[in-house]
Amino acid sequence: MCNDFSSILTVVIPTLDEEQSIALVIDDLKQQGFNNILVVDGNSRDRTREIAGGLGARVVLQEGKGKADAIRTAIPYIETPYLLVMDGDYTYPAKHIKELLDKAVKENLDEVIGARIRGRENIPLMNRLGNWVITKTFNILFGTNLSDVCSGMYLLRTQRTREINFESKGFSVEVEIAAHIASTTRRIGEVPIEYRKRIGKPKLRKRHGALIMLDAYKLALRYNPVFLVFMTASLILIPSLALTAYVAYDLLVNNVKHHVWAIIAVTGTGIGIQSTLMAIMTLYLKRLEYRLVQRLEEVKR
Ligand SMILES: Nc1nc2c(ncn2[C@@H]2O[C@H](COP(=O)(O)OP(=O)(O)OP(=O)(O)O)[C@@H](O)[C@H]2O)c(=O)[nH]1
Ligand SMILES: [Mg+2]
Repeated sequence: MCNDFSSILTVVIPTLDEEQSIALVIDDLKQQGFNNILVVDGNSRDRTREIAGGLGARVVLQEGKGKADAIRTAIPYIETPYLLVMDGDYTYPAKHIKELLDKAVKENLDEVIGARIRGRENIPLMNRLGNWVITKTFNILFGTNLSDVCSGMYLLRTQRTREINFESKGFSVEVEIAAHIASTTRRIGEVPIEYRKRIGKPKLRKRHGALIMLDAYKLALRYNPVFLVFMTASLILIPSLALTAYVAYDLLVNNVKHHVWAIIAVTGTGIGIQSTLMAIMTLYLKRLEYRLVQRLEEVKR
């Protein structure tokens, strides 16, 4: 007989037309002892709500639109110290939840992400690329070492989740939550999990090349705009170094002198190096700020 985690953890499942998979997801959860299930539905036109309710899940209709609003809708309903968000498409195995919970309790973490290490081939290629760019940008900005910040399975300390203001549109709700934790308490970790092939049709708009870059840009703009300015300015280093090489080559090999180009190349290289150093410095300063905020949070407790 499994433990019953109902008084510790609420499983929140945002759903939109998941009648093909929702029963499997709920059965999987119950088998692992997770009976406190809250389905936040985005006005499905199929039998999702009926099936979920019939299997004993609490079903509420979301306010607003989209997955982020669904998660925001869930928060006031939660009475347990932890909540776990997962998709209703049977991609995330319930057997990993205990590992996430264990880590959160043992290491006193506010968020534990289920990092999709096994079964990555089940993530559509474009999403895989997008997740990689966002995760790398995230790690650079916050000084973290996460491997899948876009995962749809994550455990949160309820009290912390209530502090987040889910205002910003743009990047995904997963990134929004992780950014809040990473910039305040920094009590964030991950557990490797397996990812299954989706049942039913995808609901979220797929991210494409330009949009991925835009998401990463918005993240940097919000959390470290000065870094973004210097990072952009440092790009001048690439043409400047190429120009320097050309001027040097023509001088050494052909004995041809390009005075004006030489001045431009040296100036550009100088600006590029300065900007790179400044960009690195802003990262260090920001990390220092985060560490101080983290200390203050600890003192406050
Ligand atoms: N309540 C609510 N749920 C949504 C909405 N859009 C998507 N969902 C649900 O949120 C979860 C994630 O959506 P998916 O379509 O699986 O998106 P994804 O996981 O990024 O992409 P896949 O790789 O296709 O699984 C699923 O359980 C959806 O049913 C919405 O507008 N409202
Ligand atoms: Mg999914």
